[in-house]
This record gives sequence, C-alpha cells and structure tokens, in this order.
Amino acid sequence: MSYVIPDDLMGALSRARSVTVLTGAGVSAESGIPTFRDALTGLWSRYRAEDLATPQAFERDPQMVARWYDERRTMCMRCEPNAGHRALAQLQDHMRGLGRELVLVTQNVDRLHQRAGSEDVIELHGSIMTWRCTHCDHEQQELGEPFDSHPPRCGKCDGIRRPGVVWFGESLPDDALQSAHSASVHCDVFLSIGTSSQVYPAAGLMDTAAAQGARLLEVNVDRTAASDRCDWVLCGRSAQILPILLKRLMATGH
Ligand code: BJW
Ligand code: ZN
Repeated sequence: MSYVIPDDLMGALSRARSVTVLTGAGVSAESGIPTFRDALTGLWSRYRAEDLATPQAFERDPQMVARWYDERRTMCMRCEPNAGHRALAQLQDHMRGLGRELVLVTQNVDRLHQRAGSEDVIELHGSIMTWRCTHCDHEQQELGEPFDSHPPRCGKCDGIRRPGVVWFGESLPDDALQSAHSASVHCDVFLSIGTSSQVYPAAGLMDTAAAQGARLLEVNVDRTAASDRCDWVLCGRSAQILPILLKRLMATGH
C-alpha cells in the first residue's frame, strides 16, 4: 500500500530542529501486544480497567493483579520490536547525526522502543519490567521467567512487590512528566502515533506543543479524539507509515 505524504509535512519535518514523538499501544500492536481500547482486541474489551489497573484493585486482590501483570510481562518479553519501532530509532539517530533532536515519549510499558535502539526514552506510564516493593520502594528489573508466587516478594524486606506501571489515579513519575512537558514546549513538530489520545496528562502534551507553535501530525489506523486538532493525519498502520516517512526524509538529505 502506498501513502500520500503531503509535501508541506515533509518540509516541516526536514526543517525541524526538534521533533517530539508520543507513542501509544498502537505502535506495539503489530508486535502482537494488544492495545487497550480497540473494540475487539483491546484489553479493556475483555477486562475491566477498574479491576486491574488501579491501586484499589491491587489492594483488593494483589494475587490476581500481580499474576495478570506477570503474564503480560512475559508475553512482552517474547515479542519483538516491529518496523515502526525501528524507524523511530533510526530517525532519532539520523536527526542526531545532523545536530538536531528527536525526543521519544511513550505511554507504552513494554520496553520495545529501547529494544529497537531508541535512546533516552521517556516512559510516562512506567515499565512492566520493573517491579517495586510496596514497603521499602526497592526496585528491580525482571527479565526472567514468571514469578513462582504472586505477588512476588521483596528480596530486602519481604514486602509485596507491584509492577512499576502507572495506574489510573496515580501520579506520573515527576522526572518523566517534566521532561515530556519540556520536549513538547520546545519542539517544532509533534508526532502522536498509535494512541487514542484519551488518557491524560499524556493526551494534553500535543496541546502544550501546539500552544508554543509546533505543528501536529497524527499516525493512526483510525481517527481519534485528537485528530481534529492535528495539522496532518496519516491514516494507516504505524509499522507501514513510519518506515516510509523515514525513507522520504533520508532521501531529502535532511
Ligand atoms: C494503531 C494500530 C497500528 C491500533 N498503527 N495505530 C483530565 C481529564 C480527564 C481525566 C483525567 C484528566 N487528568 C487525569 C485524569 C484521570 C485519568 C484519565 O486520563 N482518565 C481518562 C481515561 C478519562 N488519568 C490518570 O489517572 C493518570 N494520572 C494522573 O493524571 O495523575 C494525576 C491525578 C491523579 C488523580 C486525579 C486526578 C489527577 C494516570 C494514567 C495512567 C494510565 N495507565 C494505563 C495502564 C498502564 C499499565 C498497564 O499497562 O496496564 O496506561 S491505562 C492505558 O491507557 C495505558 C496506556 O498507556 C494508556 C493510553 O492508551 P493508548 O496507548 O492510547 O492505547 P489505546 O488502546 O487507547 O489506543 C490505541 C490506539 O492505537 C487506537 O487509537 C488505535 O486506533 C491505534 N492503533 N493499531 C497505528 N497498527
Ligand atoms: Zn522491600
């Protein structure tokens, strides 16, 4: 399938000193990781967010919630980055080589951007690979087999551990939110890719960028809550569109 990429979009991207990219679950969909809100395949079509992705749910049933996240953790580890992840990593490398910057902000907890080679990724909603003690806050990366028991216990104090993700009603990590805000204030072009733009404060970053004069591009298989606010909307799969964008940009030499 070929996509028509508007010339003024290519012009804006090739002139941009700084590009900020916000990604969501749609970018990982083609790696086999389910999104949240897609009607048939999204996690929230099978499970209730209130039962799994809130601190209250974990308090009520830590065993069930920890098991669900542990299954998702090991599933994410078995998945591979796709062409969309790789194109973003190459685009960052390309821009850095020209003395410009691409800041990658993700809502995804699966670490696929890092595995594709993106650097300094800002994780707004944490990571499913990091588990934190609810008692002493000790954090540990977990890249191995499923835990023997759920919830897993802390090696330091035997407290129960939780996934290092951000649940509804919880604050985003301060440093990540500040860096994402600053990257949105300073960019010339803001890309919103594979997100339904329904979850805040992430969904507000594009408005921060637009208020400072940035142009907005959305890449998504469907129209979203944010499409009307964008300067360009490219409708299609990110693993197809991002490599085309990258190729076109590299061909211009910018
Ligand atoms: C493709 C594709 C392909 C598919 N190619 N595209 C202001 C207004 C209203 C509400 C609030 C507000 N501020 C805060 C709130 C409350 C709440 C919120 O936003 N609620 C809304 C739902 C109404 N926000 C919070 O609670 C946040 N905390 C906070 O604000 O703290 C301060 C505060 C505290 C208390 C009170 C008030 C303020 C925390 C949000 C945490 C979100 N956590 C989750 C779970 C993470 C852990 C886990 O993995 O289980 O994060 S929820 C879930 O949604 C996950 C995602 O990161 C996040 C965003 O989803 P995303 O990525 O957009 O996925 P989908 O499924 O929605 O969309 C996928 C898209 O891809 C679709 O558009 C497809 O079309 C597309 N697609 N295939 C391209 N191949
Ligand atoms: Zn501990």
